[in-house]
Amino acid sequence: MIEDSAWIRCINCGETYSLDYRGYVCSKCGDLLEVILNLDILNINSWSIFKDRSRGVWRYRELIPVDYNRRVSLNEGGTPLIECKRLNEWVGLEKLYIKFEGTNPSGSFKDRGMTVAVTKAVELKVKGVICASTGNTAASLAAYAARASLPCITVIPEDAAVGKIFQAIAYGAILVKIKGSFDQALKIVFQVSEELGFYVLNSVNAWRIEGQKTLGYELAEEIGGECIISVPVGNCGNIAAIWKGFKELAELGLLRNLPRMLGVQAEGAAPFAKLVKEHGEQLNPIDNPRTIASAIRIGRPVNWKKALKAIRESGGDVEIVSDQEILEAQTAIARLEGLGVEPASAASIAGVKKKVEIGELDKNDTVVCVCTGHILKDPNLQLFKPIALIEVEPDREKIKHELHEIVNHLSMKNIHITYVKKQSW
Ligand code: AN7
Repeated sequence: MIEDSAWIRCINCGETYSLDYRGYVCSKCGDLLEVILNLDILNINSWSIFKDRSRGVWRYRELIPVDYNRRVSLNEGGTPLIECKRLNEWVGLEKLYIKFEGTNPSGSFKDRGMTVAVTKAVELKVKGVICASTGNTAASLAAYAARASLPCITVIPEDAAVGKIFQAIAYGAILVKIKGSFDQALKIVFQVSEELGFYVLNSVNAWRIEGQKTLGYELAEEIGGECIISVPVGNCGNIAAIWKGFKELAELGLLRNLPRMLGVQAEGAAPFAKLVKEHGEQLNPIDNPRTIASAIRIGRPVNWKKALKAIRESGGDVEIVSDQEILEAQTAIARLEGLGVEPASAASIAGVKKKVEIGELDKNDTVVCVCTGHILKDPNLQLFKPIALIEVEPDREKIKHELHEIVNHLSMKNIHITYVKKQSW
């Protein structure tokens, strides 16, 4: 039954595979694979089957072709969509929303993909799971592997954010730190996984995208398709996944309008954005990607072809932002809305601000920024200038005096959005 309702297909040569295919790429041409739903057989023509269920990834279980009854879940998804009524002014828009993925169980959007892909791993009866990661994938996989009782190996660059490394260790993953980049880590994962018999759970694995597409389903339900969706881009999986979700709903007839996808990359790690800006057809990888936003410090994005399709089909665009713009946006989100997101996530806002400034977004456009990860993933006290910091002995009179002065000068309307500059990354 499940077999009839979906299959796996190569995005290049169209070769098809059954759902129990264990490979990651097409065995004929080596290109990326995607899961294709047979929407005719699924016969879903109204929202009603979803409406009465709790929010989250598995609300859409008929559209996720794995065994729902054997799901490895931590109740991921169902994240808040928050209208920003101060940040929108800073950005220059009438209507701005943040989809806050930091409330997922391990603190990032990766959990949406892992619940589905680890469920698939269990179905395939794999010996163990392995991934390369800038940090969040490792944290998420480690959590779901623990839940599924599967041995887990994570390979990360040694300069990954401390919160993420801590999570991978805490959830019980085997941690391999390399003196090198994410791209080198991914290469190593493919070199060792076969011999170990471990299943690779990077986003080249199409089952990850099958879970992450539910971000698109949720946004479709919450806000519809008449908007622009801004997404930070690293390995190019998430933007492609969100677009897949929207498109499937449109094909089912559940959604009339489709959004435009805006992909944002950091200046020192922007091979995909450059490709789109130059109207190219082939990605030029970067060997030494650099940005403060370690989550998206990626030079060879695996899913660039899928993301390019998402940008072009949706009539979307890309933007490139500097580290300074990213950090200013991160501070603004935190101080104007009380929302804590990690630097990579803030790139989505920085990119939108830039587009407004150069006149490529209209102030009346409705924009949703996907803030992909929680601020506690990457705490960096050296970078932030406090509004006020008093370091004194616990002396009541002294503290009272200092506070009195500060409070008298403090205007919540004009909280200075600033950060402390550090050495380069
Ligand atoms: C917070 O964890 O690649 O474009 O190995 O952690 O789908 O790669 C993380 C990526 C955006 C980019 N925001 O998403 C990893 C990893 C955050 C992220 C991205 C990542 P993709």
